[in-house]
Amino acid sequence: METSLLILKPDAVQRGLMGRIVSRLEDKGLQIVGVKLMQISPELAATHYKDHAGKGFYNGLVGFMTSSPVLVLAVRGIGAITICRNMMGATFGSKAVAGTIRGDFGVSNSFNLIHGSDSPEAAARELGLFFKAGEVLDFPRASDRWVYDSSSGKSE
Ligand code: 3AN
Repeated sequence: METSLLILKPDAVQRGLMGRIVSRLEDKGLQIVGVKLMQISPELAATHYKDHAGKGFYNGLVGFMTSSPVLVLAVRGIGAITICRNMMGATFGSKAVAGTIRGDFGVSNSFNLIHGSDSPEAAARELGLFFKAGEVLDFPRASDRWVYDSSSGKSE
């Protein structure tokens, strides 16, 4: 099992797309194990996006991410990090293909609706930035036995 850190960005919250995006994740079979509506501080945004510091789009990105509340999600499943990245689509809304979240809900290259961890290392770091101990829950879902095939002894 992997857990990914997703952020529904200010444009997703302001445009009333939270429910539809969360529904897509649940429809896929992913489990929501942490949720937080929050306003990101400039300090947290700088830490989260430290790898982009100095790039031309950095100031705009931090300004955008701190401009209005976001919905932070911890999303769990087998292969959840890659599955979420594929569901998000390409970084730029103008390029993201139909069927992806960015492809279906936006056209902007900077207001691109959603962030998702891009590796297990990034997920561990980002989950630690946005959730305190105990805020990401570990609980069985009744649907798990129909979401995953466990007949071989291992879930797949
Ligand atoms: P992704 O979110 O698809 O993983 P990253 O990690 O390359 O994309 O970039 C982080 C964020 O920085 C993106 N979500 C996007 O909002 C912004 N960004 C990246 N590249 C650009 C760019 N060339 N122009 C404007 N914003 C960008």
